[in-house]
Amino acid sequence: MSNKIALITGITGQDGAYLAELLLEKGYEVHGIKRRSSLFNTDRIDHLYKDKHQEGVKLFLHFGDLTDSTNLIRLVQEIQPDEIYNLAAMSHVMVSFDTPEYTANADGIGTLRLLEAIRILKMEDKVKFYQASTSELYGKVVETPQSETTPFYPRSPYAVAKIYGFWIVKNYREAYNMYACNGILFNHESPLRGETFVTRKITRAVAKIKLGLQEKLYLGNLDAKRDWGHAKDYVRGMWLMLQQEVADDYVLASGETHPVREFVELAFKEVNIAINWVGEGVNEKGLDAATGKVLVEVDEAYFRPTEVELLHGDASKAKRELGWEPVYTFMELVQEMMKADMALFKKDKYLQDGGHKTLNYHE
Ligand code: NDP
Ligand code: GDR
Repeated sequence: MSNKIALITGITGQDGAYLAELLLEKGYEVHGIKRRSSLFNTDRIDHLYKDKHQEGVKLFLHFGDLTDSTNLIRLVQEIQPDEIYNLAAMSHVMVSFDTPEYTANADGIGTLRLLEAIRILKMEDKVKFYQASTSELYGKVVETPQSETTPFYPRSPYAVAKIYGFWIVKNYREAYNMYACNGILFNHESPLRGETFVTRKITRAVAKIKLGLQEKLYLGNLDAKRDWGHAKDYVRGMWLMLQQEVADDYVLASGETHPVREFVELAFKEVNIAINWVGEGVNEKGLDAATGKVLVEVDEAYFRPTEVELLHGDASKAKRELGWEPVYTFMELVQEMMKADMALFKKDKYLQDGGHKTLNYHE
């Protein structure tokens, strides 16, 4: 068992939750930064959390924000981490077009703030740093499959902010000899995925449609192709990157690419609904093959000003140097997400049928 101390920014997010679980299993003392929110925002990690008055507490949460330098410096000083995983970010590509300045501040300068905290505290030789870089850096297709040597061409304020993060990590590694890595991670999903990312939006909607809680699913670009993996596999890769002799940057990807349309079909298939596609572009519709009812429609509101059409990763370097292999298949990912959302909305339906307010009161 390890006796290391880790600090995770973004611990309340999808990856933060899986990574915290993994590190606790390995014996780490885990500290996480959470933002103050008007509602509880620790749902994903509540099962890991013990009250500080209990015995053997290994998970500690601290209020903080990547836009607040003094807070970050103080936390790094108090916690004295061996490893920092910088997962916090405004992570929604479409939302970054609405909040570009905030996204640059949190995702770009936020990364710099953490690196500077390490430098100001003279902890360069003690701390290993992981940066959540992204396949969005590739953006417009220059070549496929995309690897560590593929040139970047970002296509959103999110990707532009993350490109700053990528290069500042590399620069601090070279300038100050810090152990700092970029994980260039392709899309990874799970039942814990945020509700507005396309995979979770689909599995939630399909479950609700099956249970009679929703009529239709509205989506944007059905042709976009993504290299989807399971978040559990990807957080293991993050940890591996910080266990090497020398810091480097690595792509993590499944090596397969699938269009959004296929994800929709497979999700419906899990609840025994076959989809027939009719029409094209904005007029394309997905019909229940058995009844002819329209279940999927395109809504232009979900089209992005600039789109990333195709992501297809090559993780050979991570496989070769880290011994990383994804365990989950694409089909298993869809099945696990559908199973979880069916269970979730069965509870909702039960409440609704009993005349109660549903769990998803905010929708
Ligand atoms: P999520 O959106 O699920 O989680 C993001 C986390 O960051 C949340 O804990 C959120 O807090 C926190 N956060 C947001 N803004 C701030 C801020 N200003 N200060 C402190 N915390 C903040 O993302 P994922 O878990 O999916 O992704 C983790 C990281 O990996 C992100 O940096 C993302 O950009 C990157 N990434 C993700 C990929 C994926 O496919 N999932 C692929 C490649 C990269 P709160 O809960 O309060 O909102
Ligand atoms: P992405 O994920 O932008 O790849 O970023 P998202 O699931 O949002 O979109 C994937 C693709 O699906 C298309 N799409 C839709 N997307 C959403 N969200 N909603 C829709 O209704 C819809 N219809 C079609 C999108 O246009 C896009 O092409 C994710 C995030 O986790 C980033 O933080 C991370 O860096 C990258 O993955 C790798």
